[in-house]
Amino acid sequence: MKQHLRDIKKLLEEQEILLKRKNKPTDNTNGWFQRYKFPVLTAAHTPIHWRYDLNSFLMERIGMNAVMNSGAIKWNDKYLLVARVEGVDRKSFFAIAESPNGIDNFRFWDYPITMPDNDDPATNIYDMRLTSHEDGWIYGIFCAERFDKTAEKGDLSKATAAAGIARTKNLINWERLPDLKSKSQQRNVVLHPEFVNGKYALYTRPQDGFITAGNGSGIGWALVDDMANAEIGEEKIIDYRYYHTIKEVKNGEGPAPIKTVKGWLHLAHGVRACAAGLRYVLYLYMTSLEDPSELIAAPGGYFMAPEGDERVGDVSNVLFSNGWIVDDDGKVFIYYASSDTRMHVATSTVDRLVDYCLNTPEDGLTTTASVKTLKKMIDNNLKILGLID
Ligand code: BGC
Ligand code: BMA
Repeated sequence: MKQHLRDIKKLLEEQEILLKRKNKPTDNTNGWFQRYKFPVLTAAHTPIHWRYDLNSFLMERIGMNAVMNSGAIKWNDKYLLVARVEGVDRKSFFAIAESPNGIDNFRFWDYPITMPDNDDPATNIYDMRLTSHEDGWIYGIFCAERFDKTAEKGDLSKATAAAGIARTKNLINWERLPDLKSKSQQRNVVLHPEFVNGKYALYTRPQDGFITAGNGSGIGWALVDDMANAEIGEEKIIDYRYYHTIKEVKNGEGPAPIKTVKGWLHLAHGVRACAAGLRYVLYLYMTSLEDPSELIAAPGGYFMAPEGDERVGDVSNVLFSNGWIVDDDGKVFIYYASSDTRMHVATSTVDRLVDYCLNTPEDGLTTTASVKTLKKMIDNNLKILGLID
């Protein structure tokens, strides 16, 4: 018995070293953001008492596979992630991890979130976007995935994606509302933090099938009267997909946008197909303060793409973000997952991100346009260096 207790203590102590490890900024930065050396959350960060059967051989009884795509919120001065934790059984659930500084020392709360089912229980739920809405509730919108009952016999891969909606005042008790009603399947639905013309405003991502966006041409926008019975009527596209860009195949809103003096700042993901499969990168765009559905800045290309160890995981070549936190001093913490496996942080500031959006050239959609843009910058820089006049 004594040995058993010593073994438990050893397990806990070893994990403490991981949980208390200080994070360090990496050396390289492009001026857009600062990456950090260590992931902020991995499967190894999930509590020992979730995984180990402390009664028996002291073996893992319920394995955890990955911690990824996390919503984020500042709460009582702490940085909170509502993580997508995935067990070895491929089911995802939500669990909160909190940090005193946003870059390290993330620690899971003792229990995962108990998310109530609604009338049509989902098989899997994932990728929560959190919005502190001006109506006083914190909303969590996430993907609710179900088996598609119209599938042909034997086809167990056909599924449907809908936007699940829940709200809370304390992040502990969640009230589940009916799923968003929409003509098409929906993934990556995000609630705008303010009322627009007295209505709730949603960023949507209409899609033809479970995987393919098909005729759904990009990130959409829809106004709804009531979150307790949310139904999409008119839906317009605010950020289109284009041929031969980083978002040719799919795109989707990341976290709820940040309000800045120059407009709403958005983080999104773009997907393209290649021989190795789908490649997911992150990009930024801005919309107008007067009309948050009007695009005012679309810097070309990606803002962040998988690098180094980030490139490999359960679903390799993927960066995905559905959470960021902005501090009162304008510091921004971007939480992103790599390759559906682990969570990272990158920091920046509102001023830098807005400058990046407003002054980075748009994608001209052809090689000729890209070279023209490049030569303009070279001219300017050679003048600054006094090498040409
Ligand atoms: C997975 C998601 C993925 C989606 C589409 C789901 O079954 O859980 O991570 O985004 O399929 O590929
Ligand atoms: C998607 C997302 C994410 C995931 C990505 C890559 O469609 O909704 O859940 O990170 O695929 O697998």
